[in-house]
Amino acid sequence: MSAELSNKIATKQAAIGVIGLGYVGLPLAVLFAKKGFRVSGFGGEWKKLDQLMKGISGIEAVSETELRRLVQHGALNIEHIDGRPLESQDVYIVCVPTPVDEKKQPDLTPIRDVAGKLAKISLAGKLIINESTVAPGTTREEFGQFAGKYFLACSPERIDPGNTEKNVANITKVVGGRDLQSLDLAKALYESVLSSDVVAVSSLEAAEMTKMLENTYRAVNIALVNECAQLAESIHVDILEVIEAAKTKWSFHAHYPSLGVGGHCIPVDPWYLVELGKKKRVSLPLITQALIDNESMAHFTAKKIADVYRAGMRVLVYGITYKKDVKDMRESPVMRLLHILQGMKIPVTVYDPLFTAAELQKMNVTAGKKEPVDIFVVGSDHAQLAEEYRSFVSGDTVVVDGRNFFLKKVGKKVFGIGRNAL
Ligand code: SAJ
Repeated sequence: MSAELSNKIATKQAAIGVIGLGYVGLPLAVLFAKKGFRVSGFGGEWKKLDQLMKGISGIEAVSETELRRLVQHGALNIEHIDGRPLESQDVYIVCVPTPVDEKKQPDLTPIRDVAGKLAKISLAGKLIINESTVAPGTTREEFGQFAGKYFLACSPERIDPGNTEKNVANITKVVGGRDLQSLDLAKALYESVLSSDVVAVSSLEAAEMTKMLENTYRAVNIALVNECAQLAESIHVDILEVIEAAKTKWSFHAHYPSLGVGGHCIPVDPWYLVELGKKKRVSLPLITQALIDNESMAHFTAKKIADVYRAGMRVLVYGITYKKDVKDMRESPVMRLLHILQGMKIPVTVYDPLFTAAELQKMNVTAGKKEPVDIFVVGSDHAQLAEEYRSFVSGDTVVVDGRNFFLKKVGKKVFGIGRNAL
């Protein structure tokens, strides 16, 4: 049975179903279609599907011209997950979100919704690959119990939103299988479209754990430098100088302090490990504390603002996204900062070059004007900041630089994170 599917993959006759058409699934669906496979992209929201059918991608990494061409030529069919076409795929690649709730508990609803749909169709001889980020054991648990002989693999997504160098076609892929046939099929599939290496690991759980380790490593190392930044301030040492010096050590991998850690991965994935640790009665205090530390940086930054704020002062936050040059609000630490300032009764306005005033309004933030203010806060260090700051910063403006963007003094004073005032 695997020979038949293997042959279909080798000849690009395999029908590829990509489930979930966000920043992971849509670029992947487009890649397979561009490489000559017949692809069906499945989503659950008609409004979004309509836009995709019209070639409106909403994802920076996917050009609308290309999407429109592939859809019009029938190389990429946009389908509703409840439609009949779901039954006629040979491969299912699951790319749905795996968030945490407000109590930091994993929310597997999107995964379970997909599992419920797949349970209703015949999977004999087909391959399911889970790309969604989950705790080790989840792929087997949620996609391993269906009837019939089918193949099951896991290959965690590694998309870095906004990164133009590393994209869906050239990021090294780690793949694990429920058995050797599943692994071989998944590996062959990715090798047929990727220009990067495809690295096989020994199990589904090893693949899931690889993703967890790489993202938790990042969260913990950012927390380390956030803690050291706070100490550096107390001993009047500049953390950026220290990081640059530490980088001369071959085994030091630089991370940088900031007003906080956002995005769909770094502040979220490690909570899946923490939850698994609880289930397995393995305590993971370092990971838990690191996540708490990173969240506390918004408070650390808010205090800097409160220290200089006097009633009546005009405060503007520049940049509201979770990282620079990406129009993405998921888990944005700037939103956390705004909520804290609201609690401190410090009124602020916001300016972000990636958003219109109306879009900001929809996020319940007051759009700021391009004029000098008393306190200028760097929330996201978008490239435009290098020029645009001049509209907001006069000789009397105090800057609270949540991204350590300014390396030289501007305005009256610059307070960074882990730095001496400039
Ligand atoms: N951040 C810091 N200090 C740092 C690095 C990042 O405060 O030294 C903050 C960023 O401002 C952002 C958050 O952490 O708010 C996450 O930053 P990120 O560069 O990790 O951005 P992401 O979330 O887009 O991370 C993605 C992730 N990709 C996947 O999970 C598939 C992550 O695994 C990658 O490590 C990262 O891209 C990357 O390598 O660039």
